[in-house]
Amino acid sequence: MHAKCALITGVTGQDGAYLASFLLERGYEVHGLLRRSASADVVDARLKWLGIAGKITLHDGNLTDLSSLIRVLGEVRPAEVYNLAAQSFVKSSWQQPLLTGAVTGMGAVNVLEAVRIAYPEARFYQASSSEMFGLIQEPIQSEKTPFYPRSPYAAAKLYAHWMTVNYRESFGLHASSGILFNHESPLRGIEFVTRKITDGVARIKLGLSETLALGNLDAKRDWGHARDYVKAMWLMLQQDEPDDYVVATGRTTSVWEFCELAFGHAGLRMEDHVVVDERLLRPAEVDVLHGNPAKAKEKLGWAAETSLEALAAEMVEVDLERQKRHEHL
Ligand code: NAP
Ligand code: F7E
Repeated sequence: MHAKCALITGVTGQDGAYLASFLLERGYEVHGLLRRSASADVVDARLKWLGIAGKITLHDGNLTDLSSLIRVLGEVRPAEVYNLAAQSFVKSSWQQPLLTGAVTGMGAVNVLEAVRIAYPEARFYQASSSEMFGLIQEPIQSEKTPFYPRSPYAAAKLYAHWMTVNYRESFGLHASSGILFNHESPLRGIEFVTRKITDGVARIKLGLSETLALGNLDAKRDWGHARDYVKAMWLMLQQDEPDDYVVATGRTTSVWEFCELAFGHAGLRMEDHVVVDERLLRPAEVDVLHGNPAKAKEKLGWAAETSLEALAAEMVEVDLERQKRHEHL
């Protein structure tokens, strides 16, 4: 084992790409799990965008295939394992509840099992989610707030979360869980609301379209920047004792207000372009999320560094450049 060697599942996703970049900057040898795709030329688009595609060793595997995970864990013997892979789009989880359960829930347990069987010395990070708070039981959510999942995605994450706690308590694994609130970036998938908005703003600004259809504009989220949040993941695995942490900005903002920021940055008025399409509403909504990151601040020394205004501006600027160059991500 290399002293600084990490394995990231979900390395081709938003967080995986930023985490890989963060670890490479700190001298890590970075390995990633790559699921087979017929579109092999585009799977590492985010890694290419960050200029790190050639610096990561990719291993063929899938979260639903325990044998592949045991093989990779045994070959790499990483000091740190970050389990970021998931079916992560909440709305799709109603269309694919079983797949979401198999990947987002059971898949995490497959990774825990692979660590336990093949290399229990590894420290393990689980990507838990503020979606687990769902129908919120307290106005501001902390590690002590009871969970109330509102989607197949959230229920799957809750199972994975408690299994992480269970493997820590049952087998003594150094297993930590980050309860991360929404975090965004220019590398966010286009189906998520912030990126859909900034991509829409860019198209409208350049005259490529006139309207942007959205669902529930009143939903409120505690949005931060993914680049800041991957640092919190790493800090959790540097602690002597494993634990669970809420990672959030402590500020909550509506979809409507995010639209105002993004459209305003481009010199546009959202009222002139946004239309509500009821087909984009969800069977059950999480109306508001608002995190309390006090424990992460006190124990990890972590705090969000990017304001929502700066995040929206960065995303709009990048999407304008992408549209001008006919690039897609
Ligand atoms: P993302 O962009 O959707 O990335 C998901 C990653 O999982 C991709 O690399 C994807 O691979 C991989 N994956 C999906 N199914 C897989 C399978 N069966 N086997 C192996 N890999 C598979 O998600 P993200 O925003 O980076 O989020 C990272 C993690 O944090 C996820 O677990 C998410 O649920 C959780 N989370 C995210 C947020 C947030 O606001 N972003 C907040 C809390 C928790 P492909 O590239 O091949 O699709
Ligand atoms: O929706 C509303 C929508 O899809 C945010 C994932 O990373 O964060 C993410 O889950 C809100 C919801 O993210 C549209 O109804 C309105 O209330 O961007 P989203 P999410 O569901 O909060 C958590 C923490 C995760 O763990 C997940 O993996 O925006 N909304 N209009 C819309 N949402 C979308 N996607 N598209 C719309 O047109």
